[in-house]
Amino acid sequence: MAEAAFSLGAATDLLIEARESIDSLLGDWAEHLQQEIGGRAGEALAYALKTPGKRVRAALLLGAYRAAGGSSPGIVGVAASVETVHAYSLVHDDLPCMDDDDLRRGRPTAHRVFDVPTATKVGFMLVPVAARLLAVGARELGLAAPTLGGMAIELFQAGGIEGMVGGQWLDLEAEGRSLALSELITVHRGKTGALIRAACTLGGMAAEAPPRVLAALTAYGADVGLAFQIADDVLDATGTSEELGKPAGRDAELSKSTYVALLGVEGARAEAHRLAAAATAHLEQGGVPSDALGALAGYIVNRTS
Ligand code: GRG
Repeated sequence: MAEAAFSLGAATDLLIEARESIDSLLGDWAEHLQQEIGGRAGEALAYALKTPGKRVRAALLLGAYRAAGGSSPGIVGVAASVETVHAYSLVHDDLPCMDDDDLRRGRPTAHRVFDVPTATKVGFMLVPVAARLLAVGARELGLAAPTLGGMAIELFQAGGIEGMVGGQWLDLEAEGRSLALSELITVHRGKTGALIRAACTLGGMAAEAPPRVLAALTAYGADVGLAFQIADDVLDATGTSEELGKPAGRDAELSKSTYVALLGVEGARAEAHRLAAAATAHLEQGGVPSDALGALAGYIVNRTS
């Protein structure tokens, strides 16, 4: 398989920065919200908000923001809002009515630590938290109301029936059925790709990038978002639960259609690498600096967790 020679250095730097800044901001919000809400629901919300992820969506947003010329540290609030939508989706994805998983990010899932009604409530409560983080972040960046409005539409449309919710819905309906590749692409672009694409677009919007740059970032995000889910399919089939921090082999157990089921492990890997290269080419064609984002695309398809 031909693999592009990615330098992972710039990706590692961005991922470390994203992890540190997001963990710190969400940790503060978790403590504050726990006091505001109180009781078991407050405790459970803080648990969900503080479980540490790789922060790939935040790293992509920071990378896109800087590639579009942004330089304010205030961008971390916007990145945290995307990570919060993602956190809600993980809490709900793990529920018995969806994937029914016991382990997430190396820890017991929210409904196992608390209970199903509390975890269900927590997932819903995280959505307005994400909206608040977006608004506070945009204010810190000094963005005008119409820009914030556009960013809210971008984030919540990507998280809704046109994107993440719609993709997850199709995915659940397709359990036990073998999808054609075109149907699987629709599922993957929705359930996983839409939020990743939005993270890249939001970075550009926060930097008030011109339409040509925004279009390149969005095209990059769309390809890298699909590549991310294909890599996830490969890891589910080849990784261990310890490496992944979540149960491995669940796709086969749940009879899910995946790239691995359709193309085999090597075929799926090759497609993920093709998409990562195509994503980076969109930036180059749009005249957008591609060092850090190109490295992140490489990380996304070479990662082991
Ligand atoms: C009501 C139908 C309906 C849906 C609600 C639950 C839900 C919305 C959507 C599920 C979306 C989802 C969980 C997609 C999978 C995305 C994915 C590959 C997650 C893993 O991402 P990583 O590896 O995780 O970035 P970390 O833990 O590192 O953040």
